[in-house]
Amino acid sequence: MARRSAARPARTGPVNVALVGQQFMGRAHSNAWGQVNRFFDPPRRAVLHTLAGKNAATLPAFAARWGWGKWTDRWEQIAADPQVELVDLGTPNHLHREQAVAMLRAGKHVACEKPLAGTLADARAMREAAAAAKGRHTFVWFNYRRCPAVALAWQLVREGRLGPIRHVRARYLQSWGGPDVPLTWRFQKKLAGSGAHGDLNAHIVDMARFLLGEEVTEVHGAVARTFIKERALVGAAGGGASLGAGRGKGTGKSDVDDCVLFLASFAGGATASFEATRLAEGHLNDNGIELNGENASLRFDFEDMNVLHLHEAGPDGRRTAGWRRIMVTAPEHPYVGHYWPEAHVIGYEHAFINMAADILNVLAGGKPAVPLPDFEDAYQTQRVLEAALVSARERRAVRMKEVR
Ligand code: SOE
Repeated sequence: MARRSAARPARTGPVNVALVGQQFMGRAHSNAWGQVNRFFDPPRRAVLHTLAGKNAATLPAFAARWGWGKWTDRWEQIAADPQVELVDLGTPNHLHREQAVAMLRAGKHVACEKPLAGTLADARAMREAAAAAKGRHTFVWFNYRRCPAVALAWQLVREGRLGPIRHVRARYLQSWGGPDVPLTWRFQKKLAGSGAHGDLNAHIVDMARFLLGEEVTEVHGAVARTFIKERALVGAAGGGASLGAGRGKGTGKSDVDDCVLFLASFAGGATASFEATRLAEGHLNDNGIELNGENASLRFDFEDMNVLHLHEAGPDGRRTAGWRRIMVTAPEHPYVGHYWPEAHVIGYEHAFINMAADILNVLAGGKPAVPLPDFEDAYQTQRVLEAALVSARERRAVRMKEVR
């Protein structure tokens, strides 16, 4: 696609947003763009301009429900629409590259769902397209950075409260991926790239890099397993869980990992463990991280997302040291003041609204409350994921220098 002559991006007035995708992330992102103007007072308001999706039968109702001005079942039309400034991609991983590159070449800012891509090659192409698109911003929806408790953890680490960080213990455990779940796109390598690894380890690798502000230097060892190798094909065409699914009777090959575990080191010397699985019975959406510094420790568990645990010495040192359970619901805490009176907790969707607010700030020339991941940043996460896959496959340590 030819590069459009790059008009100077506007920094004032409303931002016309186009969204591609109308499934889980389509709903989360639509809600975020719709709510951000109400809860925040963004310097540039979001306009829900165009919705694009594959399934023309469901697009009109989806657009009406979430407030999109118009809809199309051809995402390419968005690239050609000069009124659209920001394109938001809530599509499965194998589509990210083609769509993001096309939009960047057409002069749009792009916000892409995580992981950046299903493969490192796709991620690299996206990173290169972003670097070539001068004046255009890219964003990746690593939404958990914007849970107030995680943003507070980021602030505390920046303030040096933890001292030198020695250990990172990160896990993202789910249990929905048992043998009864059919062969959706998430279980097909050609569509998803990987399984729990790209879906869940992507989040916690991003979270650890974000909190530490450092890069991984080496993956020491990894194990990847596919326990369930065949899954039922899904009957009818359509979206939802059956999006991209192998169709017909019988079963098809589930060729992604069900779990990946690995050990790593960070540049500052911290050791790290990462575990992602969809088969941890009893763990529903258990996205958790603990940091142990020389002076203090922090712990976050998404299932109790309004809380941050901090372990510090007491006023008389170790004698009264202990864990404190901080309700991250005070107006002093990041993002919280935009919602409800103190201690009235928020939920999953608010991290997306917070991210929409930060994106609008950046498009107005301002700064986000905490750093926003762009394609370059998400590419570094993708390199770590790749190193873990190489490590598991070749049963060896992998230095990050090897992974380009
Ligand atoms: C499904 O595993 C999923 O929805 C992920 O795709 C999300 O990124 C994660 O936030 C919750 O679980």
